[in-house]
Amino acid sequence: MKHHNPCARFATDGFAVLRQYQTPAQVDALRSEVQRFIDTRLPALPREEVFYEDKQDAGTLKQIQRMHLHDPFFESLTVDSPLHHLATELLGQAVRPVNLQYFNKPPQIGKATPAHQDGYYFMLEPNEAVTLWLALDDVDEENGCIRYIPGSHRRGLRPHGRTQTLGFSQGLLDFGADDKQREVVLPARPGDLLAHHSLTIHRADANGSATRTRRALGFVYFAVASTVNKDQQRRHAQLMQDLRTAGKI
Ligand SMILES: O=C(O)CCC(=O)C(=O)O
Repeated sequence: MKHHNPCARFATDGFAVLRQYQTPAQVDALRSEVQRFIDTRLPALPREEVFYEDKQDAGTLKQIQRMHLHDPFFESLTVDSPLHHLATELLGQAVRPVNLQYFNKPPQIGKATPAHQDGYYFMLEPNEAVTLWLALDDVDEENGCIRYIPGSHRRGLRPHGRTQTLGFSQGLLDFGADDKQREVVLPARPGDLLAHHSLTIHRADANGSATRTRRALGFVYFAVASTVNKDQQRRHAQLMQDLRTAGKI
């Protein structure tokens, strides 16, 4: 089915694609702001907020959490902003900003994103949230573009279990060949925005390229009407403790 209206596609498929949501000049500015954040804010962040493929090597930075809480520029991008408004429109209800994540998959070592539903991490009741994923690089099959399973947001949460992937600790246990066959593969240019519902199954391959970075920003908004289950908070605290014990963060 062809959808020209992102809200209609979001409702039917559980995701939407907004090509060139940001102009090349805006993307340049965002990349500079991310670099400024890395240079000036990163050293002071709690270690739970910053993940590296190899903690000893600053060049392997792979994720930053909650950037909007640590910097006024990223706060204004996330809160009471056009993106906040877009999230409200897509979900069809009032939303609150919860996270702004930076994702990179460094060339050669950037790992795959296991198939998952964000809602398993969020544990919201009801599970109503949206993630806006904004490409800062060309992201294609070689360096690990996003793949969605259309309509999966209408079939509830599937079982997840711990993975060994730092930053994506939970993956679908029963992701199979059928799922793979139904995937929609979504290469993105810098400035393209992908949006998905918290129950939409998605994954990405590793960065198999020799030299290309694979940077993106992920903005997470929860429905104001949804509440976080207490088990989720306990599970998150346990995960952080395990990562510290294992020396990964
Ligand atoms: O960038 C990625 O590979 C994963 C992003 C993702 O899973 C998300 O934003 O929910």
